Amino acid sequence: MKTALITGITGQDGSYLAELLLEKGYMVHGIKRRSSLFNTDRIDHLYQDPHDPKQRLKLHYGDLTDSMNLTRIIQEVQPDEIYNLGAMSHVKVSFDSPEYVGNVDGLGTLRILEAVRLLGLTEKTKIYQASTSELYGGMPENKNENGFYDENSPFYPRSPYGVAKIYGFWITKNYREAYNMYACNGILFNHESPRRGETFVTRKITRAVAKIALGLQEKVYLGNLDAKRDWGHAKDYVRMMWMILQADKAEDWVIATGITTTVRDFVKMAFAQVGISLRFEGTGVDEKAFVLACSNPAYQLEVGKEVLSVDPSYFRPTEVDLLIGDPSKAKNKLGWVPEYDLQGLVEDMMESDIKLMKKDIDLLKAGHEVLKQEE
Ligand code: NDP
Ligand code: GDR
Repeated sequence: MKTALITGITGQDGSYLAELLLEKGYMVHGIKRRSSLFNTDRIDHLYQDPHDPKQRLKLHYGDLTDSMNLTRIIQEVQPDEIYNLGAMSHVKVSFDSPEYVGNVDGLGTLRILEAVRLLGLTEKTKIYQASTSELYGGMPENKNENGFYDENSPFYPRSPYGVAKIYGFWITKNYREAYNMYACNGILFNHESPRRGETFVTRKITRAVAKIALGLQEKVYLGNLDAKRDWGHAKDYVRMMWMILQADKAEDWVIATGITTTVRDFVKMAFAQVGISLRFEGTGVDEKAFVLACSNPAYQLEVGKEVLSVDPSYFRPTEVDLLIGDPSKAKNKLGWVPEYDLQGLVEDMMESDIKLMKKDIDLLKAGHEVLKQEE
């Protein structure tokens, strides 16, 4: 039985990856942070009784800022594969806590690599580093001749998050070259799902659309509607993380869909999913959206109702305007075929959030205070 260790197992990707590895028969260890409230919602359905001798999922308390803790866990677990997914992953928040982000997202990667090296596990343990399209920074001049970012495109990060992740990228590559370690970067473009954190733009939109349609919220405030992202489904992307560590040779890989869409169009698609079409008016900070038509009798939205406004407090000090990736290498060499397109992703997220909000309505009716504050 192969053994894997996942940092960030409580996050979006960690939860899907844990599911996938359990399905494949792995013994899965995960690192979770101690918090004053339960933080394992995304993996509670995978819980296994620690007293069961057949247990194949085990959680360890830890933190990427704590070298001794990481070294002890890696020594105990002796993993065949480490997936380093743990990170402070919100780009906007990284401007508020840049030093912490450098410590977790940058140095945290070094701590994992160095622990593997010091423990003499370089021959045994393969390492996946969660690198990101934020490394490219959306600089138009750095796209390849076909208009995409690929494995050879230069980097120009535009946030403390991107800068910390660039350290993670290069230290992974350096340890591969210096110590002949099997350590790979997956340069993943944005990937979303019903389990996406509520303050990332896609999930913020699908939650808000569900609430607006069901009469639980008046409108949504968003930042830059012109930003373009290459959005895929997290389930497809975690499959790729595993495939990257099964390749003959340790390399770096771009994972993307090759299609880019504005935030505004994502909003339109999410509303369309519940039968609501929108009319946009104004530009920049004055842009708003109103209901143009509502074809679904289940939702009683008035034509002309204002459902979206731009709020400049969501703008970033430096923005990544456009991302689009070329996944040809992964498709050709590893045979990766994604199952979801953007429409499928929006459907999946909307269906899930409508269900979630209906459950909240039932709980509200039963007297529970369940509506969470939206950011
Ligand atoms: P999430 O924000 O959903 O999950 C991040 C995980 O990291 C959580 O489990 C979180 O724990 C954990 N974490 C945060 N800080 C620490 C710390 N100091 N020590 C240990 N663990 C910590 O991110 P995703 O699942 O979306 O992303 C996974 C990885 O992939 C991240 O590294 C992200 O930067 C990267 N990435 C993501 C992309 C995407 O589009 N989703 C694209 C490219 C890269 P807790 O639950 O306690 O907060
Ligand atoms: P991103 O994701 O920064 O690409 O990082 P996010 O969903 O936060 O933003 C995408 C784009 O939408 C614009 N935007 C808003 N964003 C948020 N969060 N909230 C808003 O209200 C809003 N309005 C407009 C943003 O300005 C941006 O242009 C994600 C993270 O998962 C990273 O960890 C990962 O590395 C990259 O994707 C690839």
